[in-house]
Amino acid sequence: MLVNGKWAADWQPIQSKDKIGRFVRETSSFRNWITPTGEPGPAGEGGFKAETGRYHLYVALICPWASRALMVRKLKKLEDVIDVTVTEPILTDQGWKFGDYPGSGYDTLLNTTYMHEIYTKADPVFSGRASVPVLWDKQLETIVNNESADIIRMLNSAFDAFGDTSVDLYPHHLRDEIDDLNATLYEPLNNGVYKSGFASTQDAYDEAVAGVFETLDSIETRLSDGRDYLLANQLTESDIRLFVTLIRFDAAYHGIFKCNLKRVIDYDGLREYTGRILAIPGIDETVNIDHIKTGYYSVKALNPSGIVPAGPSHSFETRP
Ligand SMILES: N[C@@H](CCC(=O)N[C@@H](CS)C(=O)NCC(=O)O)C(=O)O
Repeated sequence: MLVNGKWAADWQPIQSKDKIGRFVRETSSFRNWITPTGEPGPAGEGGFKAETGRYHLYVALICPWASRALMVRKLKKLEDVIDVTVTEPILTDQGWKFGDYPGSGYDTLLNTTYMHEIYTKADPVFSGRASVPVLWDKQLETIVNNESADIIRMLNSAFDAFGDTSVDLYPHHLRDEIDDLNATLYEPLNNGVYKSGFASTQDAYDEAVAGVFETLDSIETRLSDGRDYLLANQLTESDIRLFVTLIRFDAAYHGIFKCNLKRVIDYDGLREYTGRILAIPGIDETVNIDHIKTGYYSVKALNPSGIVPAGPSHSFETRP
């Protein structure tokens, strides 16, 4: 991580832990919002007007948080409005790196080698983790926002002058339900798989893995009435947030994070649901199982040999 703008040599992929060994995620630091007019959004400074070609998204395809931003960019048809650079999947001792690993790229915009250099371009004395996703403003030469929960909301609503207005993943009449659902998914499941994988005591692991499977079981029950998406037949932000965890589950979390009571493909409803979202045009392009496996299995603290297992590939039924 960066400490006062300098890369700290004792960098650890495991973030903080609490007294009983629970994984504790760092909060994001750049929280400005792009808005249609450049007015300030719910947090941070104003001055970030939605414009085509002005913003750049940095992602890692292993990362569920970055992938949700990529999914919304696809669904809102913003590919020509916001360009993207993908890091290599292997977490180096200097964090995310750009390069020529298949499916990755060089940072031709800012000519950096490591993600942390982008953070110090935005703030020369930045302290914190150099995480993805990062939404970069080419005009003000700074990071707009590095919190995917914010990024997906602004991609959904700020760029309607350029993107597909028929897609609204956070419609007014469903906002409370979406917020509630997001909260029930985030701690025990989206973050719960990390809490399971990075637990440093048996108690912390037992607690986390129980939360993961209670949540998967309850979603399976919810889907058992034949609905297509979490909120009946409308795809929403909550589906995006759930999908990024489900699509990584069998390939990575089941093994390296020890979330192994069941696989997603062992649940009929969840398997079909995951396949249904994967079949939405454009979504498959945001999923790279090689990056996911190579990335998670490169976390040395969890897998010192770095060996990537042979299976599985994703084998969800894809039907609309
Ligand atoms: N709150 C952030 C979390 C992002 C995050 O944790 N990204 C991970 C990859 S999945 C990362 O970049 N980790 C690098 C590090 O922690 O040093 C978000 O949702 O945008």
